[in-house]
Amino acid sequence: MDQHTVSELLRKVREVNPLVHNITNVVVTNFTANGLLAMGASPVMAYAPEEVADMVKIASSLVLNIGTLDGPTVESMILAGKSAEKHHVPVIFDPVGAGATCFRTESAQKIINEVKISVIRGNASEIANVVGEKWEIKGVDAGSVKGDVVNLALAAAKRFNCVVVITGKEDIATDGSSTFVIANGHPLMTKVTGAGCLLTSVIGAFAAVTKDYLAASVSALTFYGVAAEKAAEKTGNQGPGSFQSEFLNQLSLVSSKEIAQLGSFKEL
Ligand code: ATP
Ligand code: TZP
Ligand code: MG
Ligand code: MG
Repeated sequence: MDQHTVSELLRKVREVNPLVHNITNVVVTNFTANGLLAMGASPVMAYAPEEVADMVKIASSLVLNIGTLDGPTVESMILAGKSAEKHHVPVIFDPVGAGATCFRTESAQKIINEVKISVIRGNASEIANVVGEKWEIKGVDAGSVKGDVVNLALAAAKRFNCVVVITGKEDIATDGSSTFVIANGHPLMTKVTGAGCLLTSVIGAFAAVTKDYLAASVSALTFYGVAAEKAAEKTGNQGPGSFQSEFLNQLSLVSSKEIAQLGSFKEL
C-alpha cells in the first residue's frame, strides 16, 4: 500500500460518514465523539445490555475500550461483540491498562477469547500483558519499552489472528505476515489524555470502509499522525490545551494532498 491508499480511504470515510459504536471509558468519551465527528465519522456511545446488540446491527464498526471497566460493562462488550460477529461488523479493541491490575488483564483476555476481533490497538505494555508477558505498565501509560516491539506485535497478531497495532514514538501495524512502521505523530500527543483511545476509534472509522484491516490501520495511523504534526506546528509553543483543540481542527482539515506530502510509513 502507499499514500494513495490512505488518501482514498480517508475520502471514503468522509463520503460514507460511518456510524462507529463505542463502548469506551468515562475519561475520553467526549473527546472521542468530537474527534470522530471532526474527521467525518458519526459516533454513538451505547452501553446498556438491553440495547447494545441492536445498536451494533446498525453500526459500521464497534470499538471496545476497557479504560474504566466494570463487570457489567465487560458483559455488555461481549454481548455487543457477539452481535458484531453475527452482523459482520468489525470490532476494534483497546485493552487500556492491561497489566496494571489482574481484573484488567483477565477482562482483556476474556474479551479477546469470546469476541471475534479485527484490530487490537494498545501501547507496548498493554499488548505484552494481553499475550501473557509481564512488561511494566504505569496505570494506563506504557512503562519504558525494553523488548522488541515488532516481534511482540507479530506474536500477538499470530496468536489472536487479527491485526495488531502498537503505538508510541513510532507505530507498528501487522497482520502477522505484512508489517508496517508509521513515523508520523508528535510528542505532545503524550500530554493529551485519550490520544490513544481516540486513535482506536479512528481505526474503527477506517475499518468501516474497507475489509482490509491492515490498510485501515496504517491509514488511520498516518492520517492521525499527520493531524498531530500539523496541530503542533500551529500551536506547539502554547501548550497541550491549545494543541488539543487544534488537533480536533486538523482531524477535519487534513487533506488527501497533505497526506501525500507528509505521510511517512514503510513496510518492513
Ligand atoms: P500511553 O498511555 O502509553 O501514552 P496511548 O494509549 O495513549 O498510550 P499512544 O502510544 O500515546 O497511545 O499513541 C497515541 C498517538 O500518539 C499515536 O498516534 C502515536 O503515534 C502518538 N505518539 C505517542 N507518543 C509519541 C511520541 N513520543 N512521538 C510522536 N508521536 C507519539
Ligand atoms: N484512566 C483510565 S482510562 C484513561 C485514564 C487516564 C484514559 C486513557 O487514555 P489514553 O488514550 O490511553 O491516553
Ligand atoms: Mg498516550
Ligand atoms: Mg491507551
